[in-house]
Amino acid sequence: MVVASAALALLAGCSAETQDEWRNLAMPDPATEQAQHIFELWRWSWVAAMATGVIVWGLILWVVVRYRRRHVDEIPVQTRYNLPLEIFYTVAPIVMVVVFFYHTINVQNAVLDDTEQDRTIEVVGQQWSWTFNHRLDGEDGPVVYTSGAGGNVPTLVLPVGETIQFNLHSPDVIHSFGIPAFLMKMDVIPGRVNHYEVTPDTEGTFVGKCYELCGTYHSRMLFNVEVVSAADYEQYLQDLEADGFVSEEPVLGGGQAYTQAGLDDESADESEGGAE
Ligand SMILES: [Cu+2]
Repeated sequence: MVVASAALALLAGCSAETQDEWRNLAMPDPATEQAQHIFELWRWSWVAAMATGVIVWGLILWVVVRYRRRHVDEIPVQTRYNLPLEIFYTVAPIVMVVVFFYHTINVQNAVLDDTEQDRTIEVVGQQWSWTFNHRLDGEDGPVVYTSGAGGNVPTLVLPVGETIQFNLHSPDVIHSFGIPAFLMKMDVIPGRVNHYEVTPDTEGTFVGKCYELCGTYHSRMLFNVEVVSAADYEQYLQDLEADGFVSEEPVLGGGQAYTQAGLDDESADESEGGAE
């Protein structure tokens, strides 16, 4: 109760957004079907941890009160071994780990399910921005693309209600492609193509970022995400095509130079001997 009222007092001074996060136990509202699975795992893990905590705290309190010293010259019973108790505290954690493991595997299988997709987007993480290639015809065929660089933060437009597969490419170092509201990220590794799927179920604007320290301007490797209606998405693809951002092959980074200022900064850093 003390904790609950302290938390409430704290919440009174917080924004609605922060309150949402508290209600979700520090998770953003899940914005994809896959994220729901992760969110459920997160929530029930907290329930299990809290139940365990309450039992343990209760037992500690009970022992402290029940077996407190009542007289100055009293010596408590000196218990050394208790086989049933030792078996219990070995078996109970094993059972808990098995249950957590079982649910984690189930959620992992649900989140990494790649059997059906409506769309494919070739995502390129390059030092230090992103290129998004939207496939026009299924898994192969021409793409329209948008690319960020320097202070130009790219936007990833997605259609609501459709299952989109992200194929992740890197021309240089390891990055990690993630969107907090989707409760998902995955490493982008040169020389291999990782992939995952999302089915956004909420229209809106979100943010995404690189989750793997990838060099000087890692912190600027941001992107916006806009989940729009299917019609708006079609329009977006047509606009990109009309503007000439169309290619027979996905644009896989490399040659996507950082701004000149950025490159100058980098060479300056190197000439200073490199603190890292
Ligand atoms: Cu990166």
